[in-house]
Amino acid sequence: MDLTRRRFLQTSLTALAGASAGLWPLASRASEVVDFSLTARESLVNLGQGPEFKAYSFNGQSPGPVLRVREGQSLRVSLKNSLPHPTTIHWHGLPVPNPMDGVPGLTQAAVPPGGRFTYQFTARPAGTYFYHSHFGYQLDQGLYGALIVDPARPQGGWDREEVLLLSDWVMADGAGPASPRRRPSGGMMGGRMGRGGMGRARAGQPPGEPYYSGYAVNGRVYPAGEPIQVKRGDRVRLRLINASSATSYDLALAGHRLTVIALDGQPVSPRAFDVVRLSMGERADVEFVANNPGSWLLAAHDTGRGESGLAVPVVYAHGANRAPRAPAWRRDMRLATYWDLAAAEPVAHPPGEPGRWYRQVLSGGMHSGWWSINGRVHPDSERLRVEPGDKVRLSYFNRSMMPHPMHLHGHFFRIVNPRLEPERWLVKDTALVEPMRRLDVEFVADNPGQWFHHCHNLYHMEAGMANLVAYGPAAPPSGEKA
Ligand SMILES: [Cu+2]
Repeated sequence: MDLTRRRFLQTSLTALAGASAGLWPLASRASEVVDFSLTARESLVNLGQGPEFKAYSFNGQSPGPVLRVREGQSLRVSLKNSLPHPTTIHWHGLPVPNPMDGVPGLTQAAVPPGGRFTYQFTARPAGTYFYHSHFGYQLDQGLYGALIVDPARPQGGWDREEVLLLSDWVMADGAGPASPRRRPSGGMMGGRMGRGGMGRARAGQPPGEPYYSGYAVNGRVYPAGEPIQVKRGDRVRLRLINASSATSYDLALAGHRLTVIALDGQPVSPRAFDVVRLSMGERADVEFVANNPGSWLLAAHDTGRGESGLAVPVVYAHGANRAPRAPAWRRDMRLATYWDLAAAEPVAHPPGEPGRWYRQVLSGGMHSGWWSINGRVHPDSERLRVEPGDKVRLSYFNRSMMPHPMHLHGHFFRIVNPRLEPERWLVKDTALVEPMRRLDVEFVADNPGQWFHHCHNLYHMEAGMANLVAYGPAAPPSGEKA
């Protein structure tokens, strides 16, 4: 195919994709193809603390390289699998065509050891995303990286920008599948409450999450790692990405407030808070003005205790040479919740009652290591049937004592918020459902295929907390899970 025809086709496809989503401006020019190569392989990981250990990397580094493109460009990634196991890549948050979504056994066959696969899709809409393996426990072994889509028209205003990927590690050995540093399964009973002195996982139970001992920012555990250098008066943007497998963070920057400007990559009306909560799979773009010279820590509560907590210094040029100051965690600190934030611009929302309404009861963890939706454990799980154009509501009822960040592939949903007009509901792809709470989301079925829908706690997902959103007539599924 000659270049002209190929450009023409890509332009048409781009326009179609924009039209069906109906939410974002159409690209006005031919999409350029931007090429990347990623090789998944075993590598030594050095967190800057503890011993080096063998884990997985993209191109020899964990996190993998930052992939950065402009909205409307076509991203083409050639994946080479040099691991001793199959793998895939999922483009978390981007509504890509179904065959590009990277869920093994559902949207593609897993790429075997020595194999290759090329992913290609139009990068839209602009925002902060990440990519990660969707095979087994590989996300927790280091296979993730940032994916940034810049607006087609450059957006100025920041003197500095930092991409910060947050991840949970076991500093001694990474806690791969064979590691003894894993919690026995059994959730609350066998796991979290049973720290120390517990035996091995019961036969036939899924593995519990590891006992994490280190929380890394861009692959380094504080005090290792690069501080964020600022000058007085700088306007600083942080793209926070929680790529952790099983850890949520409450983040604060000592001496400053954080203004939330986007959640899951989608702009919100800017609003300042003391604390930003970020669960697995969630992203938050925040900004602050450097107006309080000194040496400070951006740190997470709880994990922020001790040397191995999640922290990164923010250091002013010509500032004091003292150790960075940690946030003073006070009870009256203002936490950013979904209910305090609104979409920056009105987003068209189909009027009327949802055409389909699915109740999703999240439970498990008390007496077994399994986690379920409506009592069913994946792959023996429900198909939530939808048809193109449907407005679909998911009502989550969390009947467990653990938070569940629920993630829908291939779509954005809105967080149902009775305090706001539907046009201003938050646009997200991952919704944190707090313990014993209800949360509703709505989405428009605008991206046909069979889509994975699951808790983004990797250990809950692998222990069954997943099902499918399936377009069209129900087809008997075969081997969804590798
Ligand atoms: Cu969960």
